[in-house]
Amino acid sequence: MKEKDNLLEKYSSRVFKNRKTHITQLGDDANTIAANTRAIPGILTARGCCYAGCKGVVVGPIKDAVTITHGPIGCAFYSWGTRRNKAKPSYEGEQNFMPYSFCTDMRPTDIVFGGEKKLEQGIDEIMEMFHPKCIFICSTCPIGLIGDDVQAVARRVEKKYGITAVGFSCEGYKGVSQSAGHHIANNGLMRQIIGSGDTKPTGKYSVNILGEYNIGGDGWEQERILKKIGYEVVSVFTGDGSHATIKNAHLADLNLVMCHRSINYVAQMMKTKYGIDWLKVNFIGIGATCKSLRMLAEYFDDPALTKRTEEVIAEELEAVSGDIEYYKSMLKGKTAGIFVGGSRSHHYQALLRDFGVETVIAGYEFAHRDDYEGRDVIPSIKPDADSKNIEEITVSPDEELFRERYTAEQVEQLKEKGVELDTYDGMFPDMKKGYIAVDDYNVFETDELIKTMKPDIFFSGIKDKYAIQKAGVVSRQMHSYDYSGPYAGFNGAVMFGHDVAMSIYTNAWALITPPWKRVPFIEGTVGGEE
Ligand code: CFM
Ligand code: HCA
Repeated sequence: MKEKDNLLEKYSSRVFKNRKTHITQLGDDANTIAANTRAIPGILTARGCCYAGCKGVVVGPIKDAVTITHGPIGCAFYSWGTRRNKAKPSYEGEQNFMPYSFCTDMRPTDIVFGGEKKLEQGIDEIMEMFHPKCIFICSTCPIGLIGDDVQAVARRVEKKYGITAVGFSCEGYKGVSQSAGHHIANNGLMRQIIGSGDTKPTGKYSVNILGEYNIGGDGWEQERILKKIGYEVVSVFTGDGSHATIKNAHLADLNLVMCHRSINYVAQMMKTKYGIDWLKVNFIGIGATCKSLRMLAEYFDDPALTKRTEEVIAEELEAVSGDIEYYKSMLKGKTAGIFVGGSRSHHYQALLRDFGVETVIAGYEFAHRDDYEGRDVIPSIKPDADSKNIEEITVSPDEELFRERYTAEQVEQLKEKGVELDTYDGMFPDMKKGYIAVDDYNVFETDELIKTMKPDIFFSGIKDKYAIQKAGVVSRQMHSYDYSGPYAGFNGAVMFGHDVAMSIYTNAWALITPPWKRVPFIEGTVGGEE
C-alpha cells in the first residue's frame, strides 16, 4: 500500500529487505509482522538494553528490596527515578528504598581484577546501614565480560545474613532489547520470591495486578477502584510493590495482567504451578476500564459482586463524564501516532478513542509478535540465536498448592463470553484497515510517518520528543507522561484529556513553520546505496 511503500522506498536493498517485514499496513486478512529481532546497527532505533528491562523495569520498583547495580555508575544513575515508578510506604515503618540508588561503581581496576569482592563489600555496607530483607543484584555489560558470578555472591549473601538475595545476569547486551531483561527478571522472581510467603488473603475475592509499574501513580488509581468494589489486592508487580507481598502472590485468586510483554512469563508460570488464571485487563481508558471490571466480575460470577461493580462504574462515570465530554469536544476527529515499548501503544488507543481520536500509526520498540497478533501465533514463532540465549525455566504443578477454580472447559466457556482469560489477542484487532504498524521504529521512519500520515499528535519517548516538536507536531511522552499522570482509570482519563488538549491547543504551534513547508529537504538515500 502507498504509505508503507513511501516509508521503505529510500532504503538500500539490504535495509529494505529487513525493514519491510517490520512494517505492516493493516488489511482485511490476518495481519502479521516481524518482531523481537536484532535492530540494524546505526539505524537509530529507540530501543534500550536488557539491564534496563530487568533492573529499570521489573525488579527495580520493588520498594522494600535493595536493588544494587553491579557495574559502572552511569548505568545506576540513568535507571534511577527517570521512569517515574512511584512508591510510598503503605504502613508506618515499611521500608522504601526508591529514593536511593545503589551501585558498585566499577572502575577500570575492578574490571581487570574482578568485582565480586567489591560487590560483597557493598552488600555488607547495605546490610549494616539499611537491613533490607531482600537484595537484588543486577549485572551490567562488563560483568558478563569479566565473568563475575553474581549468583554465587547472592548465595553467599543469603547464607551470611539469612535474607533473600537474587542475582540477575541481565547484562545490557543480552537479547535484542529490554525484553530479554523482563524475561530474566520474571525467572528470578518465580524461582526465589513468588511462593516463599504463606500469608493468605483474607478478602472474599483477591487479585494480583501484574505488569503495572505505577508510573505517575497509575497503579494507585487502579487499586482505588478495585478496593472500592471490594477486591483485595494481594500484590502488584511491581509498581509500589514489595517483596513482603509478592512472596504471597501465589495465594491470590486471580492474576490481572496489565502489561503483557513484561510479565506474561510470570502469569503463565503461575498458571502452570499454582493453577491461577490470568485475565488480560486494560485500565487505560474509560471504556476499557469498565470492560475490564465487568470481565473481572464475570470471572467470579457472584451477583452481589456484579451489582457492586455496576454501582461503582455508575458512580465513577457520573463523576468524570462532564470533563470527558468537554475534552472530547476539543479532541474529536484528531489523529494520533503512538510508539512506546511493548504494551502502551495498544492500551492508549482505547483511551484516545474515548475522546474521539483515532490512532492511525502505532508500534512498539521491543514487543514480540504475540503483542501485535495475539498469543495464538506463539507456537509458530521460531526461536533464533538471540532468544535461545535467554533461559526458559520450566515449572510443574505444586503438589500442595495447585488449585484450579475452573476446568479447561469452563475457561473456554468464559472466553466465549468475552472474558479474556489466559490469553491476549494483541494490538492488531483494535486497529483499522489502512492504519500502519511499525516494529522497532527509528528516527528516519518517524520523520517519514509524520509527513505521510500527518498525525495531529505523536506519543513516544524522550529520545524523539523534541525532534518531533521541531517538525511542528505535538509530542507527548507516553513513558513518563511528561511528569504528569496518573492516566489510568476514571480520574486518570480526565488528567490525560486535560494534558492532550493543553498540548494541542497551545499557541506555540501557530508560531512554528514545519521544515517541509520551507523546502529544500536533504536529498539522497539511506544505507549508502544509490
Ligand atoms: Fe510494559 Fe511498561 Fe510498556 Fe515496558 Fe518500558 Fe514503561 Fe514502556 Mo517505557 S513495562 S512494555 S519496558 S508498559 S519503561 S512502564 S513506558 S517502554 S510501553
Ligand atoms: C527504558 C525506560 C523507558 C525510557 C523512556 C524513554 C521509560 O526503556 O529503559 O525513552 O522516553 O519508560 O522510562 O522506557
